[in-house]
Amino acid sequence: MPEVEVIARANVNVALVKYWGKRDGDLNLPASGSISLTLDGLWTEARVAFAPGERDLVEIDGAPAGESEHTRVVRFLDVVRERAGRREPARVVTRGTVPRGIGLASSASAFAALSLAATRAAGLALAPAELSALARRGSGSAARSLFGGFVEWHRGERADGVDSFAEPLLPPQGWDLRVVVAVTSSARKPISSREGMTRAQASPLYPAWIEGAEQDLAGARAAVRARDLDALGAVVEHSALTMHAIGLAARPPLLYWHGATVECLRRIWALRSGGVPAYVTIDAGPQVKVLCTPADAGAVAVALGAVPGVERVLTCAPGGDAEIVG
Ligand code: 2P0
Repeated sequence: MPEVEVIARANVNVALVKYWGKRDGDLNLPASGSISLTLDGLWTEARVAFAPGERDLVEIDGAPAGESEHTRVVRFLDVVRERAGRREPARVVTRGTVPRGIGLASSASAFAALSLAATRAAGLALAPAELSALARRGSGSAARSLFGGFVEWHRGERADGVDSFAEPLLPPQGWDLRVVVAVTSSARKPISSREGMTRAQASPLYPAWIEGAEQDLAGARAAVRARDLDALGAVVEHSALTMHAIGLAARPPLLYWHGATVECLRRIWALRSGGVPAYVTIDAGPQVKVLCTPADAGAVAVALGAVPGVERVLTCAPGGDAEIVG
């Protein structure tokens, strides 16, 4: 087969209702559904070609991938090769604007971009739901990063995972919000999301997470459709704080927050008591992400930037679909 090189780009997404726990760890099938917002400006680009050779070559941000990242990418390429009936090794080069491993969803954008580029380079043209289910195999949250705007990833019921894919709820131009990100640490997180989820699932509080999932999803879905920031924000904060509370009750305990994380949370709550509709979410890391209107984003960024320990503040608008760029 002729060598085809494809370049695809995908944005990160921030979970509004969190994915936290798996019903199948090999297939990355989630224990509950989740809802996210794709962000503009934080993306990964993946360049992929399959060609005769000895082994897969993987370069990330200008350097050969480390062993664990290399293995993760090769496993994903194996899934693509099996699907496409191809055997050749691949050359994969990724670059992006997302700092890796600090809780800013770099794996979501990376595996979304990789799934789009690798399937096209292998000669596959998958329907969006099929591509999303495939991206999920690389990283669960990558299933959501293929789509712009507000996105829902379905838990699914089937053991083979074909019904566990994401689909758009509302396009990015459907509701103009901002997510203001306070980076409180650029250090690699010590506990991966995968390990964090394993610990959380052994927490005595985990059953309450599963019991509340459908209600959170229904609340977020309705709030997105109604463009109701206060209703959405209430669900968003509840989902994030519950996710982190489960970790505190685990053995050994799991705490992603730093002191500045707590101070950012308090600062946003103070802004809110002053009448600014701004709501916090926190993922598997110490960074704080605040959902607010475009008009309030400047005040939110100033408030977060004034918290001791905040290294930098980024403001993101809703982002678009993953796309082929070359
Ligand atoms: C989310 N997170 O919904 C949740 C909330 C972090 C906190 O999805 O093991 O990299 O590759 O499926 O997708 C981050 O975990 O985990 C994540 P794997 P992933 O965004």
